[in-house]
Amino acid sequence: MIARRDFLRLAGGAGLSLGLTGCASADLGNLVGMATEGFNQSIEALLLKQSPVPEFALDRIQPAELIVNGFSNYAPAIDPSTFRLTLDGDVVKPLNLSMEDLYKLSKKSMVIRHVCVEGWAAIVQWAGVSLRDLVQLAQPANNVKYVYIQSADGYYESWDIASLVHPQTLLAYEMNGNPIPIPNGAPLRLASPIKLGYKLSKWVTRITFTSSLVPPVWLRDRSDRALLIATARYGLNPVKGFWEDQGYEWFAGV
Ligand SMILES: Nc1nc2c(c(=O)[nH]1)N[C@H]1C(S)=C(S)[C@@H](COP(=O)(O)O)O[C@H]1N2
Ligand SMILES: [Mo]
Repeated sequence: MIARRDFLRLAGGAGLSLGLTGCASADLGNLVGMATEGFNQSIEALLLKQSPVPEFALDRIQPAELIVNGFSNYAPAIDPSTFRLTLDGDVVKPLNLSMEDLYKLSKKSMVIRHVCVEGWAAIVQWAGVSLRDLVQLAQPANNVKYVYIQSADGYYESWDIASLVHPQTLLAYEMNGNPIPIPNGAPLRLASPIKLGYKLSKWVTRITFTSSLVPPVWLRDRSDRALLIATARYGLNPVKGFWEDQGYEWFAGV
């Protein structure tokens, strides 16, 4: 463990503070796993005790079984070269990451079953960055228990932090060996064997850390056009998640 001031110095040197650019972010991967005094102690304990769910062999994938499923048929076309993932809220180090930054982080691959409440399932291979690595970079404050997740189609979700830092909860950029197709959430979507399909947000743009399930400003203000359209169409007052606010269970464990 390194002292907080050293972390901040290192982080500054790696260009972490205000978004990463060019080769300055090459040191990013080296920072994963370094904790500071401000880091959430209960998250550190979680990281040690969680174990992975058994996976499937690669030849078991069922590409034809994965049904494209969305609350609307709008699939946002995000330009990966200008895309930025924001991690903000109650964190020591807010992050604004390009796809290039994310590709430089450790790449995790898994073969798991995706389960939709509508009565279908599919074994899928996903690869991308683990949320636990991103959480360790962003350094949530001690009181953080939840995150809110923004999607470019107006979908929104909230998760408990324990499920988020599970070793098989990924922000995936590959599906069944290829870049994720747009309808399946390109360039970044959540993938995890421990949550039902509706928790696994596609087209993720922002993850906001919080101590309580009070919607963050971006969800309350509804300045986002896609969010405005989605909530108006369904008469939603956003609190916990797009389907949860229509009666679906919040934790939604598999
Ligand atoms: N942004 C966004 N993410 C979403 C949804 C959605 O409508 N919008 N639908 C969810 C549901 S109900 C399921 S089952 C999966 C489907 O993922 P797929 O289209 O890749 O099969 O995406 C989830 N993530
Ligand atoms: Mo679903």
